[in-house]
Amino acid sequence: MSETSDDALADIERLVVRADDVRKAAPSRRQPEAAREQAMVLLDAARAQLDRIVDGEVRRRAAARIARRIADLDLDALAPLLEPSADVRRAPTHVDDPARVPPGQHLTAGWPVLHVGSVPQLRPADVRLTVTGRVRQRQVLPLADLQALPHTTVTRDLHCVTRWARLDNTWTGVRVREVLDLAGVRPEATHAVVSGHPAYSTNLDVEVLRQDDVLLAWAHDGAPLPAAHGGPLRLVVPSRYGWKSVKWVSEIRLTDRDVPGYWEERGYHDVGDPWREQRFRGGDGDDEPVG
Ligand SMILES: Nc1nc2c(c(=O)[nH]1)N[C@H]1C(S)=C(S)[C@@H](COP(=O)(O)O)O[C@H]1N2
Ligand SMILES: [Mo]
Repeated sequence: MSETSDDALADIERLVVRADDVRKAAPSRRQPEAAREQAMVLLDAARAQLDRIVDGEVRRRAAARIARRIADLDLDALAPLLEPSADVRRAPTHVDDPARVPPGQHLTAGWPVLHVGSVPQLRPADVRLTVTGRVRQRQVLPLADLQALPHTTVTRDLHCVTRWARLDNTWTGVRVREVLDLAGVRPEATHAVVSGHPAYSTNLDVEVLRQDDVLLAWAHDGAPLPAAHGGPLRLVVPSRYGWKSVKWVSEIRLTDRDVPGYWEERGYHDVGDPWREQRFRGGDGDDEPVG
C-alpha cells in the first residue's frame, strides 16, 4: 500500500479512537450534546481522510468503520424525531411477537425525516422516472403515466440503519416490476442504481426490485406522500434498510455489475438486509481496526 494510504489509515484510526472516547464520556459530561458534537467533528475529520486511500476496497472498509459511529451518533441526535408527531398517525411501539422486529431496531411512534441535503420542492407535473441502462427500450415516465398503471397497496415496516423502526406503513404506488417490464430488462442486467434528488443513489439487485412489495409510492396511509418523506414519488424497498428506499426518485439504471451508491461508497453494506444486520461493509458486527 502507498505511503499516503498508510498515513491516512493511521490518522483515521487515531480520530476514531478519540471519537469513541469522547462519545463514551458524553453522558457524564455537563453538556452531553456538546460532547457528541465534538465526536461528530472528529468523525467528519476521519471521513475527510478517506480520499487519500488509493485502494477502493480498503477505502470502503475504513469508511464503514467511521459510518457505523456516525449512525450511532445520529440516533442520539434523532431522539426528538422518534416521538409521536402531529402530522402522521402514531405507529405501534410494541409488538406481540418480538420476532417481528429485526435485531438492534427500536420502535418509534413518530416518523423521522432523514436525508442528505434539503427537501426538493417538486411539482407532480415535473416528476419523471427514467428507466435506462441495460434495457431494451429506455423509458421516461411522467408521474401521471405511472399512476395510470395498476396500483398496489402494501403495509410494511420501515427500518433505518440508525436503529429506529416505524411499523405498519401503508404505501400505495405501482410495482417497480411493472415499470421494469415496460422497459424490458436485458438478460445481462443483474443490478440497478436507483437515483433521487438531490444527488442521491443506491444499488439494488434486480431480483429485489422485482419483489411484490417493492413500489414506486405516491401515498402513505392513504394520503399523498409528504414532500419531506419523498413526495411526490419515492421508492419503497421493505426488505432492505431505509437508505435503499430512495426519496424523490428520478432514475432506475440497470447494470451488469454491482455499482455502489451514495452510502455504499461511504461504507454502508451493498445488500442492507435488516434481518441479517447488514448495516455496514465488513458485515455483521465485524469492526476490525483499519490501521
Ligand atoms: N433522495 C434520498 N432518499 C433517501 C435518503 C436521502 O438522503 N436522499 N435517505 C434514506 C434514508 S437513510 C432513510 S432511513 C429513509 C428515510 O425516509 P423518511 O425520511 O421518509 O423517514 O430515506 C432514504 N431515502
Ligand atoms: Mo436511514
